[in-house]
Amino acid sequence: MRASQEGRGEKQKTSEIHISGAEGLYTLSEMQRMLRGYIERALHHPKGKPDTITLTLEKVRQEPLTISTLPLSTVISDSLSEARKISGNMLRALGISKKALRSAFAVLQKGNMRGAALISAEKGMRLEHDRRRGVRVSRLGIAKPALRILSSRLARLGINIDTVKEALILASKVASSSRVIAELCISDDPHYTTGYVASSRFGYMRIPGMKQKGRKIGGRVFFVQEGSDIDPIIQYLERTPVMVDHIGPCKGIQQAEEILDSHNL
Ligand code: PML
Repeated sequence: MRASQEGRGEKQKTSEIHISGAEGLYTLSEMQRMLRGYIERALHHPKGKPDTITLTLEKVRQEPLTISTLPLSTVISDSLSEARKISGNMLRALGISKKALRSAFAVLQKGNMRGAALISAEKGMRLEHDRRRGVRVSRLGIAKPALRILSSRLARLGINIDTVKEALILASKVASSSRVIAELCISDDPHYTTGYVASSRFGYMRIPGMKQKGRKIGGRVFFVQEGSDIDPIIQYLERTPVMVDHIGPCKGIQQAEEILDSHNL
């Protein structure tokens, strides 16, 4: 599902404002209920009322690959600058250069992204073919038994909401791509200020306070190995069906150092 609004850009040119998007892999019997849910979501999004809602339904013929969710944790900070520093330190520990970090934050600061930006980990180059469209992670879902386990683990932490579940599923698919080193996300929902850094090495690290409340900035950046051929990466993220069938550990609040140390043993 994609929902957008027609905006007036510079010199009265029309520009599209991204309102919301969602993806899923469902059986035929689940489809009607899911579609109603997506339409409701598009119509009641904090970013505003859409002028266009596009629903695309595709039959998936390929057997989905199965993955586990990344281990989840939350790191608390005192301020926005501290939150961003924590995310930067984690990304630096993953080998992302300062230049690539600057490019990523510049992209997220601008906001209004339809899909994610692909940035090379060393030179910080924007790599996706169409910057306005970005890369849309698609064809991803979760098996019902796995969803029940995830919901109960997140409920114990007080974060059993669609936003967390969907972000964790998406980040787990992204991290399962061998060429993606890490993902940086700041929610583009003006009322949701939590973001995350995700990687196969350190898991899904949630960071509350990544932006000020009320701001429409945000989006997703995927850092890819320098010199990667991006077409197979985009093909995997957009076209390969991937289903979560196993749930990784869901921890409560941790210190960033604990997360770094536990993986550096
Ligand atoms: C989004 O708005 O879809 C991104 C949410 C990112 C953070 C989700 C979480 O709290 O773990």
